[in-house]
Amino acid sequence: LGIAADLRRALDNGQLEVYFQPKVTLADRHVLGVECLARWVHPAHGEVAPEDFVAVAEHTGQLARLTEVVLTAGLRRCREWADADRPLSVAVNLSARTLLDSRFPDLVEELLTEHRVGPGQLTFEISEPGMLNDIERVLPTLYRLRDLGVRLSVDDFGTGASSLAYLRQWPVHEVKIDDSFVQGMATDSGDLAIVRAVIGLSREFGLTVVAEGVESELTLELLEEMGCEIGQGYLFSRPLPYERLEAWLSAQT
Ligand code: G
Ligand code: G
Ligand code: MN
Ligand code: NA
Repeated sequence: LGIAADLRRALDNGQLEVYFQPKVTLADRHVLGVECLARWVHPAHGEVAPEDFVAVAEHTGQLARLTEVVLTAGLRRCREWADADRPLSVAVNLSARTLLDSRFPDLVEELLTEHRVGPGQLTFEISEPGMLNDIERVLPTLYRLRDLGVRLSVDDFGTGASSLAYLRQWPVHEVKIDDSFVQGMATDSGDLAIVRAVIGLSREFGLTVVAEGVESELTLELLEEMGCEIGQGYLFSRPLPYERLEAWLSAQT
């Protein structure tokens, strides 16, 4: 398959880009960190959706390499921000499949040491549906990552149809409410009820709650009223390439 070879070339030649989207406190828009999001512009086909090239990577034995490229880019920037006296944490998305690799935590430990980044500055986001599929097999890796001191986040929460009780059993620190509910909450009472329930339960269990897909001031106000402290979304900033994120950060203060 041509696309698999193209992806391999892109990974080898540094053509896979990493964009960064700020995670901010809703009360005062203080930037706590960034989510790292992979971007690939194919020389002939143009921009390829991350879901698509992540799937290609998964099916052609390149997932570990893709994850390492994104993680390395994130840790490198994390180190630079710390050196510039403007510490920001970084979040990297993981496919559930990466958690089936029992050596992955060793790689994480090595890269943290190499880049002199404290484990608490790194969060891994794992989507809820992926987590549910294979929870028994991914749990050992999750425990090892947690023991390293890395933060773990359940991404796209609410889309996996898991019982809310799972939140108590999983070794995670953070819950990200899926953007579909956040985008709907200003106009749809069902979405609003789901968002309220997830915020309440997360707080009850001592988990950080992040609302993703915050696009309007009204949504921001509703979230704040319900006790959600952190958000991410176009209202604050789209995912940006490094230079544009730097400009955006400078304009914040
Ligand atoms: O950035 P965007 O909204 O297009 O992301 C689409 C999806 O791709 C999201 O679910 C995001 O978690 C996923 N994604 C982006 N970058 C990575 C990555 O480096 N690894 C994995 N596994 N998923 C990613
Ligand atoms: O699944 P995950 O949460 O990792 O996906 C992040 C994706 O959400 C990225 O592709 C990013 O581009 C997208 N995104 C981030 N903020 C917003 C937003 O405010 N509105 C919409 N529609 N998408 C967003
Ligand atoms: Mn994510
Ligand atoms: Na999502």
